[in-house]
Amino acid sequence: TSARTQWWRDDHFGMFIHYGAYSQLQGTYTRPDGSVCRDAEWIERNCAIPKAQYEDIAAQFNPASFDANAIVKLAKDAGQRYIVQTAKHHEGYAMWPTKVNTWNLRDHSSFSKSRDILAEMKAAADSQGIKFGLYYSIWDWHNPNFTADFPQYKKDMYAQLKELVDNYHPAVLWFDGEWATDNPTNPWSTADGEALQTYLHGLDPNLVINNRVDKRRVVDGDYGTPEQEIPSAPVGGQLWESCMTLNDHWGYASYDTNWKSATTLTRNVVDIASRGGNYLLNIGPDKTGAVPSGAVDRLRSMGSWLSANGQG
Ligand code: FUL
Repeated sequence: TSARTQWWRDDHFGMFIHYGAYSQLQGTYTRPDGSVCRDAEWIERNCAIPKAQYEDIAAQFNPASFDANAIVKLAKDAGQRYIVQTAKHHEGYAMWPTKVNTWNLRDHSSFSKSRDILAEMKAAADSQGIKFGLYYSIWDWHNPNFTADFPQYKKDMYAQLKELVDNYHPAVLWFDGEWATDNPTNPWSTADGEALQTYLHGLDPNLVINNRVDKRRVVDGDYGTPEQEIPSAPVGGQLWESCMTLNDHWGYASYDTNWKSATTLTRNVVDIASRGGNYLLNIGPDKTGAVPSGAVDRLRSMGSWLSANGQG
């Protein structure tokens, strides 16, 4: 594992990107009766949006302004050295043209049929010399097999992950949702986590994988994933990466202006790196694909400080 994770241990600072069908709502769902419910990437579940209605919302999704080269350049300007983007969040919507089902950005959107934003990100990352990784949620609210036929769901998941590895060559696979609560008869088991890691390393032995591929034990995956916190000590001697929002949401929420200050963020990255951790700092583009200016400004400030102090 140590050779596999060498680049990751050296890089210390990455960009997380939460982008999915939920972004179309920009944080606000107005019910048929006119009442309003707010959330971001959890909006479908937490606002109890009926499935058919959520599908209608996704059908309008058109991230025409998504600019991979600009996002990769922003990461580089910030001093970030790798990117992890959501390929599929809990809503189950694939951000690439998967062949496994039609619940994806190619087949179920108003987006150009000739564009593939994950391919654009991979190409931009390669040309600007930065690593590109993908987030994949084991929990899936859309695929009926998740609750009805879990062995078939696992086949669907393996097929999607093979598409991702073969077509986008991710440097990292960042799993999540292994703690899914709505499938008590088929919980994600340690055997499932081990089998998945073996499968993935068979596809690409260099893949760096986070601990949520399994049960977040010290032995699971390549590194621990404290969320919205900086642990005071290394997590059980394991490599670790703190993931954190710039404001209060992972996905875009138009009203969320509770941005952390550039001073706090810069202190965080230095503090984390000084104790051997990585910092994965999130942006949530809006429904058109634009990155909010509050995020851009802070990332640029961090990058200026880091490069002025020889860390860029
Ligand atoms: C959590 C998810 O439920 C959140 O939506 C977000 O993706 C965060 C990084 O991980 O477990």
